[in-house]
Formats: sequence, C-alpha cells, structure tokens
Amino acid sequence: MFMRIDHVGIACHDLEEKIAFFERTFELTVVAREVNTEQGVKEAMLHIADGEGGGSYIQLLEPLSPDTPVGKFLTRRGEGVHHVAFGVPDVVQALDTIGGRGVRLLDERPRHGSMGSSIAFLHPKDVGGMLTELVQAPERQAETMSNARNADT
Ligand code: MC0
Repeated sequence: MFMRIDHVGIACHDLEEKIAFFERTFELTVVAREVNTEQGVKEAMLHIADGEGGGSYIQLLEPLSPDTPVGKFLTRRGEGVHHVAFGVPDVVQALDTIGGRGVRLLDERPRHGSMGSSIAFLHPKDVGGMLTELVQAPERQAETMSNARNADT
C-alpha cells in the first residue's frame, strides 16, 4: 500500500528561520512553497530524494493562526514532528481499504496538498499516536484517471 515516505511534516513557529537552518545545516533545497488556507498553514518542501511514484521531502509548517491544527499542536507540544506522510498509488482506494480496517479517517475524501498532490489524514489515536497522511502525487492522479477512463470504455 505504501510506496515510500513522501514527507515528514515539522511544525515550527518561524518558517523562514527554520528553512535557513535546514538549508545551512543539511544542505537541503526548498523546491516548493505554498499557503494552504484550507489546512491553515504556510509551508515549504525541502527535497531529499526521488522514489517510486514521487519524491521524498521534509515539510516545514508554520500555522496561519493558533486555532489551526498546527497552531494547536505548537501550543500543546511545541515545535517538532507533526505528521508522517506516506505515498500511495491511489488515495481514494487507500482510504477505502484503511477505513474498512477500523482506522478513523479525518478526511473521507481527498483534499488539496503540497505540489498538486491529493491528501487525506488518519486519526493519530488509531495509528499508535502518529498523525498519518496519505499522499497521491500528481503524476499518479493522471494515471488513475486514465485507468478509470479505460475501465469505462
Ligand atoms: C493532536 N494529537 C496528535 C496530533 N495532533 N497526536 C499526534 N500528532 C499530532 N499531530 C492528539 C492530541 O494530543 C490528543 O491526544 C488527540 O490527538 C485528539 O486531539 P484533539 O483534542 O482532537 O486535537 P485537535 O482538535 O488539535 O485535532 C487533532 C487532529 C487535527 C489530528 C484531529 O489536528 C486534524 O484533523 N489534523 C489533520 C489536518 C492537519 O493536521 N493539517 C495540517 C497539516 P490526547 O491524548 O490529549 O487525547 S496540512 C499538510 O500537511 C498539507 C499542507 C500537506 O501535507 O500537503
């Protein structure tokens, strides 16, 4: 089901300061920046490597306000690992399978994620305390749409 670790999301108070640290210390490069109002974050993706079905990244997350998921996390726990995201070939299918195995889905349907991806979250309490994200990379979305079209014909 999981093809790779797509990214590790890290909550921080100051995105620019944290980007500078990761660039300077680990020689990583920012490949995308986005403000995602639906998720309440300003974020940056730093490229690590390329893998099956997409790349893997460190994702730095600064909350847009204290009453967002990342804002609440920072208040409660301080800076640190907020979630782990796994690349899947088909996020709708993965949600269906995982939900059927009793894990609570925070998203019944995929939402818009970094760099054009489709994402969905699983409840941390059902995954050993780890907020888990499923990610379908954009190239995979084109593939599943084309498979669905072929199945229709
Ligand atoms: C909360 N909990 C966590 C957690 N956040 N555990 C592990 N990792 C986290 N990040 C724990 C709390 O400590 C609490 O445990 C329990 O979960 C229930 O929390 P809650 O009181 O319901 O807390 P809320 O209201 O903050 O909700 C938590 C929840 C929420 C995970 C349901 O944050 C959520 O729906 N997250 C999914 C969306 C998201 O995180 N978006 C931001 C990243 P106790 O033991 O105290 O009961 S967006 C993103 O990453 C996008 C841009 C992308 O990747 O492309």
